Amino acid sequence: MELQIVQARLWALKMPLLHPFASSEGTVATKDALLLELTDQSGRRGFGECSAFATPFYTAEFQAGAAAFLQHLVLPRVVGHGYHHPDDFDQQVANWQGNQMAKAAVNCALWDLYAQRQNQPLAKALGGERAAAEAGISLGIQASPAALVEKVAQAVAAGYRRVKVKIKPGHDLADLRAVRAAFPTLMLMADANSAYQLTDAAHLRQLDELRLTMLEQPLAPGDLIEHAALQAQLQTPLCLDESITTLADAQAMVQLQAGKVINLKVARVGGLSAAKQILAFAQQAHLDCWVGGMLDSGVARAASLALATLPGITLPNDLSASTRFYATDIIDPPLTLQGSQMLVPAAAGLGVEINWPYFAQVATLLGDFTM
Ligand code: OSB
Ligand code: MG
Repeated sequence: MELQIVQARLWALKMPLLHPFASSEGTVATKDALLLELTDQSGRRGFGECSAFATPFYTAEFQAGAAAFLQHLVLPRVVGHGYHHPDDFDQQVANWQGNQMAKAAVNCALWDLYAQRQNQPLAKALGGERAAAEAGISLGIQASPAALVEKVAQAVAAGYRRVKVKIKPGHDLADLRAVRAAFPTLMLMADANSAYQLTDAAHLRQLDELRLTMLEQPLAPGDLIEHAALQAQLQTPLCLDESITTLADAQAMVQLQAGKVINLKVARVGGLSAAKQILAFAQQAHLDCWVGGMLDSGVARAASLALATLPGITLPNDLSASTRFYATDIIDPPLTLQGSQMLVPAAAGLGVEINWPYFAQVATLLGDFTM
């Protein structure tokens, strides 16, 4: 039977990070997000997170804009609507451009409900085959190479076997060389969040000596042609993050040879349905693929973890324990590291419970839609 949405509740979340997180695009000290709860006709509740930050520093979406899009346009059409499959929602809003992170919240909440109704973990419902996903940690820009090496040492001691380091001009070669000297065999990569230009190619070529697993998003999101020109000059594989918001972007990336790896984020591509499609394409095009993060709360983290169990995920993910960023998570129990892996929850749907007492401290109700 199709699932019918009878209620939608939307909250704004403000979660304090344990430490400010610095990238070339700016520093985040508090994670702003939206949490969406959809209730079906049987009273089951599904959850989806909208990862848009308070300001549009990462992509064009931002929290208040996403909230307006959901409240004014999307949720009034979702409540009272029936869905045979979460993909149906993507069809329903296909004529509305962009707004991937807002759309992702609805698509993910529908997947949570869909899997619960089949009494399956979300990972299984998506077609996942692994019981665990390879973890990885993303480290923000630090004050000095020595401070960065110390952070990497802590991460390695905690179990992480793949470490990503944020870089920008002035915080790149010396930092990465120090890490490589201290950890000669570590799976190490760098993420520039668009901080460079094609004219920096000779500078970036010096990274080749460091045997990085990849260099993520060196150039601007729209610069696929420039990424192709840069890739032709580098041995280090390029990974695209901000550049890939649709399947068409991934197709253009392959056509232009703009890189060899995709950082697949549920939020950035508009949800799990779109992520599955891009992953299937990437697999067939022989691109490496791994699941990225948005300083996520446990709700988005659990959805990303489910995605990371799919065939086609070929490299460790930006999937870290709840305690990587937060003293307390909005889910209970929090997600933890088992060795170098994250175990997939066994319960149906997302498989995690909301920690409502803590949730009440960090959430503000924005809207409550009923039939
Ligand atoms: O570029 O992948 C990114 C966090 C916020 C915005 C963009 C990015 C990131 C990260 C953190 O690298 C990944 C994570 O949540 O573990
Ligand atoms: Mg990135």
